[in-house]
Amino acid sequence: MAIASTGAGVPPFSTGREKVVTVLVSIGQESTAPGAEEEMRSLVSSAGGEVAASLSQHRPSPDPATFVGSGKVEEIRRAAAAAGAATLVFDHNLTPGQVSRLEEATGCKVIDRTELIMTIFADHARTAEAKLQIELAQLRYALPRLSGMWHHLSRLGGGIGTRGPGETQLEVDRRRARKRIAALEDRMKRIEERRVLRDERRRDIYRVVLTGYTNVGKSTLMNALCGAGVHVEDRLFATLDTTTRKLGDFPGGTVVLSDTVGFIDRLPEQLVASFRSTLAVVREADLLLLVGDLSSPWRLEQMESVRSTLDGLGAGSIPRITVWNKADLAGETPVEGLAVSALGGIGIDSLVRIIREARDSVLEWFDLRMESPGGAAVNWLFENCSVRSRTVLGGSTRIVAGAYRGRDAVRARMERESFPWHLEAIDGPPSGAMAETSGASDG
Ligand SMILES: Nc1nc2c(ncn2[C@@H]2O[C@H](COP(=O)(O)OP(=O)(O)O)[C@@H](O)[C@H]2O)c(=O)[nH]1
Ligand SMILES: [Mg+2]
Repeated sequence: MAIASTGAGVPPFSTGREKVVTVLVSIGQESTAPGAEEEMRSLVSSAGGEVAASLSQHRPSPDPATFVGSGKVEEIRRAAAAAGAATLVFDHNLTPGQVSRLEEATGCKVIDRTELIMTIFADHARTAEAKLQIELAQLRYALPRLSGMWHHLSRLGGGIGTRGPGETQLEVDRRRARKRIAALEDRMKRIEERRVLRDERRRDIYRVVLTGYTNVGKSTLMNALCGAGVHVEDRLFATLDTTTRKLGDFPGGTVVLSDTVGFIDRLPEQLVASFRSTLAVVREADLLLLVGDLSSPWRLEQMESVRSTLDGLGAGSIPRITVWNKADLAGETPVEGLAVSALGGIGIDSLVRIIREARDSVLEWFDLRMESPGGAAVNWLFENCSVRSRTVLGGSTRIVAGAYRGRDAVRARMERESFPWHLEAIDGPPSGAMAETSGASDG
């Protein structure tokens, strides 16, 4: 770990498949999360390592000095030695003091859950924005731990200063880290402002966002729905950046689908904070597709973890559809939600139909008659509503449409016109595609 002072990421597993020993501890009433060991294995592998041995323990409370008890520390040391592993990965977060004492006692490098996940994120960051976000998260995590990090680094002889940093050096570094954090926050703020400006131009867009646990097949589903060419990999956190594409041809109005970073149980809070702008797309969605992996024995726990992350993001009240992917691998059908296979192309048409129905259900439909060709008002309606038909007869115009932002927004816009008009609320969209009629018949 060399994130302490500069954020220059040196992955914990530097060469090839480094052997590691994982340690899973359940505390007090909590039992080890189902699938936790399996998940640790995937996390380690996504970070470029390989689990040589896995140990677990239950404790009434963490040991303040070494997290696990002294007997367990000795057992871990022996297991690491026997397996030829020089790195320990804990499935919990540790204090800097615990890290240095564990390293002292075992002679191994010690990495906690947050560091592990951040390493994978850092490794997968491709765009400038993702790189900024991960560096910010790493610095935020490292700052309160700098003294521990210094201990860590000087003892491991990793990269920084040979003479062993004293308190003065530590202060210099804290100051440098804070300055860098402030600069990064500033740049992120500007990126966010630009995004808001860009978004406000288009009000007539219905936004659908793919969310779900990492590796359930969100990106594959994006490709199946939009032919998007999004990166797909059997790895945790292959996707960090948001990709947005237009979804098929919906009559009137645009529907876009976004693919974004996946969630994991106990997602580090520093990452959530730093990825705020990436995750804004989730908060601003009109509809969330909650994608789960139907073939995973942990699908319900994963879905629950996704739900609580969404609540934490302030996205708890957005309408959602549960989609169970990888139906081709699963022997059963889900109790609720739609089963699909993004890879096998199963259920994709049904999913598109459901999205369309969800979109149509939020529109407020109206039948508007104007004693005028309409001009600017008609342009506004086409931009801000899902227009299903336009009938022009002599000097009058009739438009049947669904309003994205409510009928009141339409009325408010029409108040600005000097010609007579009449707006009538209707229950739903007329069937059939967009119709343009002009001439003698007024349907
Ligand atoms: N068998 C099967 N595998 C799938 C399906 N959808 C995705 N996958 C695989 O699951 C892995 C993760 O997919 P990806 O789209 O990157 O998941 P994401 O992390 O949720 O975006 C990849 O190896 C995909 O090929 C599916 O419907 N069936
Ligand atoms: Mg993905």
